[in-house]
Amino acid sequence: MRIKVFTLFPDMLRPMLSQSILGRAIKNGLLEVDLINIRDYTLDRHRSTDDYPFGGGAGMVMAAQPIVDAIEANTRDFHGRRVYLSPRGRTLNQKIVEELAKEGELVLLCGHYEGVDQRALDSVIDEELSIGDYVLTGGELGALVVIDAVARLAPGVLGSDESSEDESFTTGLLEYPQYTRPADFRGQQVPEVLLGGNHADIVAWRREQSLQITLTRRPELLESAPLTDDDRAMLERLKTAAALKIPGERLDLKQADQFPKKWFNAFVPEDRRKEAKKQCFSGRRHVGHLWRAFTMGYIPATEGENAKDLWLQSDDEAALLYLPQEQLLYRVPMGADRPGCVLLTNEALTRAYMRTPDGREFYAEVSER
Ligand code: 4GO
Repeated sequence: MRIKVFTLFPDMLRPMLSQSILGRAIKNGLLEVDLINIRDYTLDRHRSTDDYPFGGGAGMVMAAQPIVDAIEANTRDFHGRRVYLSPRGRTLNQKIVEELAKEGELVLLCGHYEGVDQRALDSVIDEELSIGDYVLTGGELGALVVIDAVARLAPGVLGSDESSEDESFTTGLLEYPQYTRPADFRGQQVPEVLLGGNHADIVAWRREQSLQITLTRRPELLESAPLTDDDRAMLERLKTAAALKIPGERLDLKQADQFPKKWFNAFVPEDRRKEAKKQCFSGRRHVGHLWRAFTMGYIPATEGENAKDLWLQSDDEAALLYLPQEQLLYRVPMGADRPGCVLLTNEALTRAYMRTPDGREFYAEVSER
C-alpha cells in the first residue's frame, strides 16, 4: 500500500506513523507513506498557502495553486484514488475502507483553516471523505484514520495473531467482550466458559455475545449482517428473554444448583409433587449453544392429557439456559416438534415466570426452602 499525504503540517502525522503496527509496517516495506508539504510548492516570496475568501467571511482559504502543483508533481504515474478529507464527504465505514485498500495507491489531501479553493478539488480530487459528523481543525487526523484503517487490511501488516477477520464490521456484528488475566479482577470474574478449554463452547458463547450486544446497541446492523439460521434462532431467544426480563441480582452458580428444588415447589402443586419428584432431575450442563445450563423435569400446574405434553422429561427436550447478558435463566425447548414452556427467573432465583405452550402464564415467588 502506497499513500501520499498532502499537508501543511507533515509533522502532525509522523509520530503516529513511527509507532506500533503502522511503524512496523512502514519499516518492513508493507506500507509506504509519503508526507508532502504543500508549502514546498508555493511560488511567492512569502511561501503563502492561504488567502482571504472571495465574498468575505471569517478565516482563510487554502489557495489552489500550491495544492494542484504539489499533487500533479507527485502523481506522475499514479493509479489510485485521490481523496480530500472533509465533513462534506461520504462518511467512512469499513466497506469504503475495503474499497480504498484495493486501490493499492492513495492520495490524501488535508485541508486547514476554512478549507480549500473549490477549483483545487475540481482539478485533482476524485472524492471527498469524512471520518464522521464533526468538524476538525484540519484533515490530518482524518488522513491518519484512513491510513490506519486501510493499512491494517494490507497483506502482512497485521501479524497472524492480529487477524482482521473476526472483528466488528467484518462479521457485520459488534465484537464480543474480551478478557485477559487475571481471571478475577477486583471481584469481577471472567465468564466461566472462557476458562474451560472447550473451543466449540467458546465460539458459540462469543457469537451469542456478539448478537446480544449488536441487538442492544446497533440493531440496524442485524438487517445487513450475514446471519445463519442458528443466529436467527438465537436472536429470537434473546428478544424473548429481553421482553420478559425480570430484574434481579447476579447469579450465584452454587445457588443456581439449588434452583430446581425451589422452583419445583413453587410450580408443582402439592398433590403432584410425589409423582413429579421421581422424574425430576437437575444439574449444570452445556446445551446447544453452550451456555451454562440447568436442566430439570417438572410438572406444570395442569391436569389431564395436557400434563403429559408439558412434562419435560429429558435433557434432549428442554433445558434452562443462563443468559449472562440478560442475567436470566431461560427455558429453551430442545425438540423441534415441542414448543415447550418458557421459564424465566430473576438471578436471585426468588421470582419466576413461566408460560406454557397453550399460553397460560404463571408467576411465582420462591422463598427459601
Ligand atoms: C475532515 C476535515 C472534519 C473532517 C475537517 C471529517 N473536519 N469529519 N476539517 O472527516 C477543511 C478545513 C476540512 C479543516 C478540515
